[in-house]
Amino acid sequence: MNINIKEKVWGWKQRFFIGLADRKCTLNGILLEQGYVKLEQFFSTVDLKQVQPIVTALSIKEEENRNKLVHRINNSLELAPVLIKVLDSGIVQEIVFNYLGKNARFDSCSSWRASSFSDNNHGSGLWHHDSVGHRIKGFLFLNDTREVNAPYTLFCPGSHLIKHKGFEYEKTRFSEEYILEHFKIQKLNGGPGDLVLFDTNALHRGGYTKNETHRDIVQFEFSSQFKSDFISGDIGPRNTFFPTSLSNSIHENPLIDKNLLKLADNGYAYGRDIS
Ligand SMILES: O=C(O)CCC(=O)C(=O)O
Ligand SMILES: [Fe+2]
Repeated sequence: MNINIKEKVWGWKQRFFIGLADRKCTLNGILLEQGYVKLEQFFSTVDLKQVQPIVTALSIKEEENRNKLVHRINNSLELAPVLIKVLDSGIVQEIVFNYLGKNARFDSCSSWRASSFSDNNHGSGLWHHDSVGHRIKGFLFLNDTREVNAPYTLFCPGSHLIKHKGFEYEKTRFSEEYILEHFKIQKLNGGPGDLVLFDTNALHRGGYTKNETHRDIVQFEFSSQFKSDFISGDIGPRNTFFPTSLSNSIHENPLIDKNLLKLADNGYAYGRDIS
């Protein structure tokens, strides 16, 4: 079979490879019941101090363009090497391997700010699944989004086990009425240092309207290698840089695919498209 991973693959091919890979997901552990888990105060106050350069970088980005709804930075581990604690954590490793199977691996780490004036008029603000079958995202909260009116995620517990019929954009979006009629809804937010892990096969959406403040998170992604090597879209090892100071950790970490590390100036680039 001739597979070109760079080509955007929808329809039967996407379904075929997602189905194949998802059959190898063991779907066990604490993610199984609800489709999400919240690890409170996963990062201590001391850890969070070391993540501060990311908050500063996001604030600068926002300053540069106050009209943008979302601000992103990719060099998160360079700015805050302490983030490796997420990948080194025995609990995170157990959750990922128990749920996605032994071929799961770390895909990416990026940080983003949903600004206080974000609105729901874009793809993530509508109810959806992420069109890639089972895949774990982790949101590490950098500011408090609990008491205040800040951007949050709405999530349908239990919907992570649905076998979706289509992966074309229109088939992955659902109306508010449909969701209210068929599912329970849970709000996923957190305090600084909380880590929420969830399966993006579940139905979810961002809630971004009328906020008093922004939401800063570091986003981690994990998926099965059987899937991300064959399908395209926003999945798979990409856009991540590890500074040299993390060299030992990354070579020992079972979630990191050593074949995808490429020596670069001051560290390692990580991704499947790096030549
Ligand atoms: O912003 C959010 O809370 C949800 C974003 C989303 O849909 C996703 O990351 O898959
Ligand atoms: Fe999503």
